[in-house]
Amino acid sequence: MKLSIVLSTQPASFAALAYKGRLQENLAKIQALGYDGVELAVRDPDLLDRAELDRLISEAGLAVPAIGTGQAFGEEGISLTDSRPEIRCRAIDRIRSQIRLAAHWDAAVIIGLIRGKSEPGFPADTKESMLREALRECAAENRGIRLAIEPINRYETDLLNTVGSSLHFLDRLAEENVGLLLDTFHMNIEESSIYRSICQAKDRIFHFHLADSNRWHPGAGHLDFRSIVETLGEVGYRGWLSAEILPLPDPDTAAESTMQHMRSLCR
Ligand code: LER
Ligand code: MN
Repeated sequence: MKLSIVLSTQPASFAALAYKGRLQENLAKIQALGYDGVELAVRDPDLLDRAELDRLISEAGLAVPAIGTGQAFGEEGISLTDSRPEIRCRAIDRIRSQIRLAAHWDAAVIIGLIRGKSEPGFPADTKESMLREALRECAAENRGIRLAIEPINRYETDLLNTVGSSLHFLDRLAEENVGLLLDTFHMNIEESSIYRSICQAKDRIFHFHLADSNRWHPGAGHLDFRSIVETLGEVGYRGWLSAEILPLPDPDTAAESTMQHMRSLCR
């Protein structure tokens, strides 16, 4: 399994980002620490200087395993399940644009908070139908690009909190290029057993986020990453482990400590 870490391409209010902006400097640090790749958190691909970004990533010799999309919801409030059809269309267009960006690196596109949350008069099952409809349109944009739905804990959204409900959602969606992103921070809150949930999701796992129980770097909380990596190996996961962690006690220490804790487990 290869290791990556999230870098936001622009300033963002989302806290669990070790690195934000200052692309050249941060990509060089990520490469120097021994990461194989960088996961990009992108609010809107239209705001990027793509040629420059591509040049910097190539110079750093890094792969791009996934693109995070949640800032469209966090910063602009647009979601795939908004009760207003015009906002849903904007969110679908945004994901299509992210898919075109992702195609450049064969990256997965993350469906995290951009799915939205319930609103008065729009209960969870109505929202799930809206989400299925939206994801069908997104999945058709490029069948070769994987969309990864992330079960997210109840304090951030009330749509698809657990691996079980997300697998049920995927079964009803039945799109080959839509699977799951599992995040140890969310699983620690929502799952009765992280290991059983990994086994349940098995070949539907498209991407994986690492953070300890307190969302600090692995090793700073009480999760057992050795057993987590072993379980992923047992279910045949050969994808990426990507650190989505608080920049604490400071970004560089968080990134370096992740590498120290995980490197020996991933050999
Ligand atoms: C994103 O990957 C995540 O984990 C959420 O908490 C916010 O989108
Ligand atoms: Mn995550």
